[in-house]
Amino acid sequence: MACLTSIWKRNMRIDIITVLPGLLEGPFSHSILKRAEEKGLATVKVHDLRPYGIGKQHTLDDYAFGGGAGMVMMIEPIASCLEALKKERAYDEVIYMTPDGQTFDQPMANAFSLKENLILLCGHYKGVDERVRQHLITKEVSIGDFVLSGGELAAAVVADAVIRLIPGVLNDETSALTDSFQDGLLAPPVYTRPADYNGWKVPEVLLSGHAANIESWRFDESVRRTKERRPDLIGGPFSSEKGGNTTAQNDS
Ligand code: 6GU
Repeated sequence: MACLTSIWKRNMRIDIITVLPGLLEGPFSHSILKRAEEKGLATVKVHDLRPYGIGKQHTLDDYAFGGGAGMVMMIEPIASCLEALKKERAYDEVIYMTPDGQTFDQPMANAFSLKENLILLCGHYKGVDERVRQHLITKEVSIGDFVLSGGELAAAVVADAVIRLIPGVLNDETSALTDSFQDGLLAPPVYTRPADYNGWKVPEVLLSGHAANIESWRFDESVRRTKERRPDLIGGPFSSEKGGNTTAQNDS
């Protein structure tokens, strides 16, 4: 399926629902994300939740039943906004951005990049009414074990990680296949000119022109770096360190 969808020219669509649309203007008007939009490979639309608010004030939040500090985002504005979006197209996932969601990682980014239409709902205040989560959301995603003031920056992180994986968004030099994590290993060190900076030299093998040796060095460095910095990744479900034609397999 992944091969078929990449033959067709796809236009992935990400709709982000937020109470702070201004916070998301920057990330999508720059660099790779902007290029993806210009090439017609991805469209990101930011939707202000405010017009869907209740009454003259377009209220979006209210006090929590049972008391306690903090306002809760009401179900009606979110339901109306989702309903309006769903009239336009069918969505593969409606994702609620929340610190108690499933932790976002590269396999999740890969899976999302194969979808066609995604909604990212950004949480704010003390979160959304639980019934939104029970009935209107298909997935809950966090970007790590820390708390942000809202889901907006997390949504930008997810959109960036997903869009750069869409075939055609990156060129050869920026290929996503050699990213850290993509094969369960951290990326190897990289160097550029000069080959000698005040006596700090580039590893000889990289200057040798011997493609097989270079590839083997890079793999060994990836494994060494991963063992040193992220031993938890070694032998994990996405680890490619099962032992190949290199020396790395012998010292595990
Ligand atoms: Cl998705 N939202 C908020 N508010 N904080 C977070 C997060 C999301 N992921 C990590 N921290």
